[in-house]
Amino acid sequence: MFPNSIVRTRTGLYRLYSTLKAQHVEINGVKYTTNPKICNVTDSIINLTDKALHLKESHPVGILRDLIEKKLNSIDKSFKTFNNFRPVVTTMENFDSLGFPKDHPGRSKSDTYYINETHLLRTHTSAHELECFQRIKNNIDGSKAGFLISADVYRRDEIDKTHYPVFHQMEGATIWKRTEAKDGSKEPTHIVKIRDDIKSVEDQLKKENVKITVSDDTLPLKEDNPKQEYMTDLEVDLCSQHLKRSIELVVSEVFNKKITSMVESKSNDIPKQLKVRWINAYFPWTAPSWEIEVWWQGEWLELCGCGLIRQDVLLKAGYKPSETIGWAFGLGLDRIAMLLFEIPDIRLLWTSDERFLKQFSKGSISSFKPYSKHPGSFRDVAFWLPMDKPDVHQVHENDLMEIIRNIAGDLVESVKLVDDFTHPKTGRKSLCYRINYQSMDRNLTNAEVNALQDTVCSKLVEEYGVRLR
Ligand code: FA5
Ligand code: MG
Repeated sequence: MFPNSIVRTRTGLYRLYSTLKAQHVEINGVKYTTNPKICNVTDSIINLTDKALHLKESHPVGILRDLIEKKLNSIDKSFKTFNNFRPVVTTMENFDSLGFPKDHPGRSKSDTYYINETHLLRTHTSAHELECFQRIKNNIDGSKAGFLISADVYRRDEIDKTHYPVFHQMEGATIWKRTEAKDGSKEPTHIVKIRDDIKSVEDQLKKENVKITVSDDTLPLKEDNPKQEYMTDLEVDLCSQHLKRSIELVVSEVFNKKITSMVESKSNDIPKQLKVRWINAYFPWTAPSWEIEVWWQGEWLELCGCGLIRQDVLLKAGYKPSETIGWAFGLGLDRIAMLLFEIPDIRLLWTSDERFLKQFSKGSISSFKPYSKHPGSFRDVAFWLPMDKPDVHQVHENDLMEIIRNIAGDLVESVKLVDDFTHPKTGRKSLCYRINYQSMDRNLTNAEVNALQDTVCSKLVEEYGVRLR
């Protein structure tokens, strides 16, 4: 995967790039022509594109997906599910259709896996929102429609116990068709309908054993998180209530399931109440936008981003102006699954070890019992960044992570910056990263770890022209 070719860079200097010999990659049976200047997908990532853990009904991620789908559809079955979208999407789907500005950091090569200028591995399930809005268009005749999309998403990121370059999201949306009040004194039918829908969700919430305590200081709306012009204050208020209660229902269901399983296993620190909070957020395709966090074992855990869908997205999907209002959310499945099933390291979700997989079964929340703990082995890599051409050779941390991941794969548990030093006289900068090599399935030998570390060091020199210390 890493034959070398020399490519001219922006500054006119030459840099050694890792490019693909065949100038194409095959993902889910489809061949894509790569652009060597842009392409940063690697074999180790491509190998994960057909795993679809969210579809495995006895896998923690699949069990959780099923649980949430069932709960949301327990009220009126209004959510159509889409769980088979492939991970390669266009920049149009992932960014443009959602109104991402051209210079949005999410588009950068350091954060996103690109195949060429137009194709990438989706960074979120929102990439399929536009298509799903189109596909449920005919369902809205009955005044309300919705969808749920679950899929694997890809982001270049750091390496530790809670970060992996692939994770899973569930996207949800609900829309209502607007109506006019027939006689001036009565409320329009869609307002009555949304009020009823809120009541149904609230009734479900009341049935949960442990009630959630919600704090929300995002209301009333402020200038930095404004409503859209085309919606009335009442519509914004009702849609937001329906959105927030629906997500609270999901959170409540999931954590109540966990509490029940803790009670059964006579666990000591069973929470007596569930605290969640709403905070303001920003997403280019929703306004206003929020995130929900849950207080779990001493910290706030971010679960989900959401908001009221911008009219632009609905217009692009073919809805008539001002015809439709609604909301959307995007929820991370992996971290909730780790917490529910007590999985200590995110890499475990990807293992094919039967000792892991055999512990879970469809529809049940159980606690993972570690089958072994193999010791880790630390190695430091310290290097000087090149002085002469800093703009060309600056090592982005995610590039370094990617190099290590490609060499050591799931044998690397974490990579941490432990020293960052700038020489006071020369201005030269040096970095030191500590790599923890550790396998989840077996003991690693010293020789094996040394060989991995040597390869990492030479790759850094070769790719970035760093000088090892
Ligand atoms: C999004 O991805 C938006 N698409 C969500 C959205 C959808 C907003 C629809 C509005 C309307 P964000 O990057 O915050 O937002 O990710 C959403 C959730 O995915 C987070 O709350 C978190 O639970 C999860 N998540 C994000 N990054 C990671 C990661 N590296 N590892 C595991 N889970 C993650
Ligand atoms: Mg977020």
